[in-house]
Amino acid sequence: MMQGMPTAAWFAVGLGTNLPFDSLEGPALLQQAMGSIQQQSFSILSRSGFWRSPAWPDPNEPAYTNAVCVCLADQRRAEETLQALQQVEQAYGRQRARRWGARTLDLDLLDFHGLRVAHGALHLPHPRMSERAFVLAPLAEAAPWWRHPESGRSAQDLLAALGECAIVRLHGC
Ligand code: PH2
Ligand code: MG
Ligand code: MG
Repeated sequence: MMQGMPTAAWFAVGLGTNLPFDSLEGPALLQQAMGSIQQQSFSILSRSGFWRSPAWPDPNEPAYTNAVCVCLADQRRAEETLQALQQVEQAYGRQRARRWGARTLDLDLLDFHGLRVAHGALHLPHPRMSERAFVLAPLAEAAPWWRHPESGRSAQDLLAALGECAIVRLHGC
């Protein structure tokens, strides 16, 4: 697994699920979703393990499984890359009913090679990532070299600043 920063252009994707789709759920669903990202002709350079946490902001919703993967960017711009990820979400029956509502598959473009942009659906780096342990814990694992494009802080450092968080790494899957 890659530990150093990639030498070519890269982007980081946060994956999340808290609803089954087509008899898949949790880690198996996210594993398959990474295969679907590769089928969009993206190479995965590194990936985290799977992490489980209560749904935020409503812990009565089903718990989430999250992961992060770092991919090699190609000639596609950030907008096109986001659209390709949204196509994968669609293929997993993603419905956009409520903000923060339960979902079969969420693919968030967290960071596109340090780009800073807010335009239409594209907000980079992902505006809430620094407050979310379910993003930071897998990101720290997949990309220990990563630094927040605005604050310069590592995922591990941002995670420590959140204090105690109800998130666990799943083993054996
Ligand atoms: N995603 C959300 C809303 N709440 N909670 C957890 N634990 N993990 C998520 O990925 C998550 C969430 C909207 O994208
Ligand atoms: Mg999300
Ligand atoms: Mg999303």
